[in-house]
Amino acid sequence: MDQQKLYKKAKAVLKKNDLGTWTQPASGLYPHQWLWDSCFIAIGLRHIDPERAKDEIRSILGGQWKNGMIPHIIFSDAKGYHAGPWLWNSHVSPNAPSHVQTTGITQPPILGEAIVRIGEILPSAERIAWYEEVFEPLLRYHEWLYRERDPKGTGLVTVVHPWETGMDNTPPWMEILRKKAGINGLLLLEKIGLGRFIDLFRQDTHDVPAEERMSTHDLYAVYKIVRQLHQLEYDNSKILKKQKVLVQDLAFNSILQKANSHLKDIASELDKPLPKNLLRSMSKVSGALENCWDEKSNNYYSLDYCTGKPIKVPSIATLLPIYGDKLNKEKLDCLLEHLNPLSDFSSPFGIPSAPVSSKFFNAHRYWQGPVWINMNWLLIQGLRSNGCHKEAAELKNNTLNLVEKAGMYEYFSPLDGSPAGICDFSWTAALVLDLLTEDSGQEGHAASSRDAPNHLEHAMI
Ligand code: 2M8
Repeated sequence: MDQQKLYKKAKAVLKKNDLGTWTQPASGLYPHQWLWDSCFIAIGLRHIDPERAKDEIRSILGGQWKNGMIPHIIFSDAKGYHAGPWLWNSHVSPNAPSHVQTTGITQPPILGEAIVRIGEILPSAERIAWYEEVFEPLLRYHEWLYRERDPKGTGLVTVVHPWETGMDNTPPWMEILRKKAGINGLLLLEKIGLGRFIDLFRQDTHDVPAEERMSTHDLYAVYKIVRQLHQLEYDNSKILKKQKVLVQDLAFNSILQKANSHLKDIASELDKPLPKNLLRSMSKVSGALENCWDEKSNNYYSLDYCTGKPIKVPSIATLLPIYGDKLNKEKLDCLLEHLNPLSDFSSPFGIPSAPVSSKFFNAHRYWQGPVWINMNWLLIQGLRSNGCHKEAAELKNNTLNLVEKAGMYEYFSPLDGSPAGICDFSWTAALVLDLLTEDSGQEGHAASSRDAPNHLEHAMI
């Protein structure tokens, strides 16, 4: 593999999408700032320019709501996004900021990971200053998550919109969405092959073919939930009482579990105590995630908040507890079996977002099958921290080979590695950059980007 060439390409994509103090995921389709995209982007950017990586995070924090929520999108002035500010009208909430327009929901809380990854490459005094700067807003975000999304203290926060998972049309969510918020007329039109006419009204299919995005029915059901959240003024006490589509989402809570441990590390490095209520919530997470384990199928599942029952529809989420924490050997072995050749999640290109055997599986359709680089990256980290270094190295190799051959696309077929979605996608570039940089042996060292790995040095200039 020509690592230097790949590095240069990744860097060029980040440059192309750089809008000064924040980065758009891709021009055209995604012209605003997304929460978890920017976190992944900062993880890559730290190797090129740590100050710029900090700006990416500062910009996200600039959209924080008065109650502590960090919104999933901060809108720029760009027009043409299919779910722009007009859909959200988030100012109906007294908590929305007045200086920027944002959505009224959040996204996977990967923020702690990004903050620590930036801290990791800074000299100690700079790291402390960085942590001092971001500690309060990060703490307020975690407090908001547990206070407003887990008021009963179960240890699992509730996710109120599929966009909060970042895996928009992931099978478990579409299963309950179709049952509880389906738009029957549209479903019928799609079944009799007339869905293509409605596709004509979609803005998100201008840059990417409709068959690589959500189905029209699912998209309109997702818009419908936004309308309902708006009617409830994005007030979580009302939402948890009145909404029907509410999920204690496995992927979201696994990511939060890891972010909790990052928050604890930051607090301890700053020698600051965490509030007792928050510590109590955090202490329940491991046990609560174990309640998501299904003995029969040896899988973790999300729970339907309204019924307390597991949503037994497999997706890549079942593997994310590997990222969340160290698992006991028995469970880890069960999950690793999914990655064995011939099993459901096995692919030479990474981990499919839905297993090949799923009734939802479609190699090119968004979060219903394709391989995503951020998922590969999370699982590489999780496999390492669970001591599975061989599996992590293999997944990393597959990831880099895939992007080298197919390009900096948004997602890829797990069957043949063909690219799909938008090209020049920022988090693909950023995470490739991260994986390449650690390859050079610089990983985890308190070195600045100026100590660039030798063989990548030219690409960084
Ligand atoms: C996709 O989601 C947005 C809505 O948030 C969309 O389809 O318009 C998802 O892949 C999400 O995870 C990602 O953050 C966003 C921007 O890349 O695009």
